[in-house]
Amino acid sequence: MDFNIPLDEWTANKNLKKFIKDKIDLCKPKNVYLCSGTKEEYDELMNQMVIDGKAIKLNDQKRPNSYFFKSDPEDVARVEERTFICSEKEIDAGPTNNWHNPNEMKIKLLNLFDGSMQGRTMYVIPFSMGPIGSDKSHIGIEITDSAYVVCNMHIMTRMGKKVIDHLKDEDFIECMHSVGKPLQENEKDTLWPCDPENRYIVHFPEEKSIWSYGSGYGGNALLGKKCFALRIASTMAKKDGWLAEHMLILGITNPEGEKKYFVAAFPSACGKTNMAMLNPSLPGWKIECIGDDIAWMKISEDGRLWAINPEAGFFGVAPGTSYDTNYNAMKSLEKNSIFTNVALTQDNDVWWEGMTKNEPENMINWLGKKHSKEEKAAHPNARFTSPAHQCPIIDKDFENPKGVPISAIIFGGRRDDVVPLVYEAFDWQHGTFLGASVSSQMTAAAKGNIGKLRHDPFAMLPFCGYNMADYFDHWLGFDKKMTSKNLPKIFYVNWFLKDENQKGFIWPGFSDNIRVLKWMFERVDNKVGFKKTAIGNIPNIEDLNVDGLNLSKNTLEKLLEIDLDKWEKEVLELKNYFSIFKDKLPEGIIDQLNKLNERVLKEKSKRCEPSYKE
Ligand code: TSX
Ligand code: MN
Repeated sequence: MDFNIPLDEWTANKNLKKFIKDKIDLCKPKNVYLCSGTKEEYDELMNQMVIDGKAIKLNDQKRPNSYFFKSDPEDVARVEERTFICSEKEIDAGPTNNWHNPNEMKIKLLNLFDGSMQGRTMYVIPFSMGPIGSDKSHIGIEITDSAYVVCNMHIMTRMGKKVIDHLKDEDFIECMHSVGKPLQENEKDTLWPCDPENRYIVHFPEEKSIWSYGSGYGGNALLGKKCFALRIASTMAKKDGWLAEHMLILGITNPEGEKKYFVAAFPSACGKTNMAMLNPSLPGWKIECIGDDIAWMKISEDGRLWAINPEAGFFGVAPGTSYDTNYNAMKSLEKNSIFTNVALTQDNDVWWEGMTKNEPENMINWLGKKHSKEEKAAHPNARFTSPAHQCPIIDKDFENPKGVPISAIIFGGRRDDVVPLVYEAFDWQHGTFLGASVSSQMTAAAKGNIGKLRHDPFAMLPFCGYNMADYFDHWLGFDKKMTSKNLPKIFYVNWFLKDENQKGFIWPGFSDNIRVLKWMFERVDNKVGFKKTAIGNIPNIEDLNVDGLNLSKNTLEKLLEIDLDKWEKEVLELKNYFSIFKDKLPEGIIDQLNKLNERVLKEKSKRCEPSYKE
């Protein structure tokens, strides 16, 4: 077998050498490339993909060192229906995951991977999720036959020789990936090889391995992200008493220079990346970004919860991103970035819906055809891959192996009614219930279900590697590991309320969300008041800074309204949803649901009592 450097020179780790040799025997590649992680390696791989026609180098004046890829039109997003959790027992995958018998699945995968890399290079990528050497970091080895994956991993993770040097005899997570398109002798490669009919994204939580076949796209192929840092890590976290969460991490500094860190979990299409890089509208307030997608949190010796971002880059949805909606993301992707399924302008730059008010003329759309106004220029799930350190507001502790101490946890969803702008949980148990209750109205036009409610507990529905009911239990018990003074406060937000006629949004959102963050910040220090309601604590109207917003009193009341009739229905909706967990649903969740119901009914009865004043 032809190696770029001798295996023994690259690593002395016996397990790693065995892993590589076994996979060579299985996948039968043409040659093997052991990644160094250097810039030269990145440039060489990109150059070759440009020569092969798989990538286009963008205009170096406009977008230095950046590349455009278009995928196979069948391979444009994560495939949840092809994603499996192969725990030994079906009950350990739970009702929200696809389970498959691990032995049967292994046989199926071994068949698929047998010879799957014929005629191709097998790349070996050592990567660290989290700063190298942090006690919160974990190492993975991804074997892949896609150079696109290698280049994306260069941006999204700390990878290469430095990880090997650190690995020594440590354990690593085995990540197997193949696009599933072996090449026969003299067969010409396609521009985006994949096998859409046979996609499998498979997790073996007990042996902590990942096998991904048939897709080259994002979350299906960059295995450090959703597969490892969420699905496998969540099972590790449950076992070892920490949290692996689908959360952004931000730093917030008030005008007095006091700083706190918050994490936040939102379902898709709620603007998580925008929130992570918020450009605040209130003078003197500052937001800094630690991460936009994943938080790993552990309790330190000081008894506080500390978070790291296991990733090193952003893999963000491009459409809707503009200098207006997310200035800092736009700055992050000005150079050294990879763009997938965006549109190409006539001067070889990128464009997507929502980037500018007016469309540039003469674009090539994401399918490689001349763009016409009737169609989308970029695919709605088009992505940018950009280094986190290019974000103008990246936090100084982004690389800190200790992480940052967390003061508040925010949940949220997109609801045009019922859920107020912001409320605070009474305590940790109630806060856990809020996380379990996360739901969002759908915006995807695809299946004619616009506006339908989708429950997405903790925004982890597609990312929890074990039974979601056990996950609730893990959260419910987490407060016992910390002293109460160290427990983060928990909040729920909704930026998406609409007016009576369901026409416009009544909260300006974006930069003005700092006003809500300010209230939370001051709640953490108990420096501002609240009003107790049936569902939680809301701001007193005078405690929310709305200076210069031009909101009517009526609108402000609507933003903080708790409609008890609607909440009575909400309780039923939640009860109905939680029934999928059957007898696995923890007492703590049932208890919180009952208490919510009682509080709502009690408030209602107060309202109905005849008034004897006059
Ligand atoms: O990301 C969003 N955030 C969070 C920002 C920090 N979006 C975009 C969601 C899709 C990814 C929002 N959209 C937010 C928001 O707070 N709010 C809204 C709704 C909205 C849309 C447009 C306007 C106001 C609110 N602007 C005007 O009406 C001018
Ligand atoms: Mn995500």
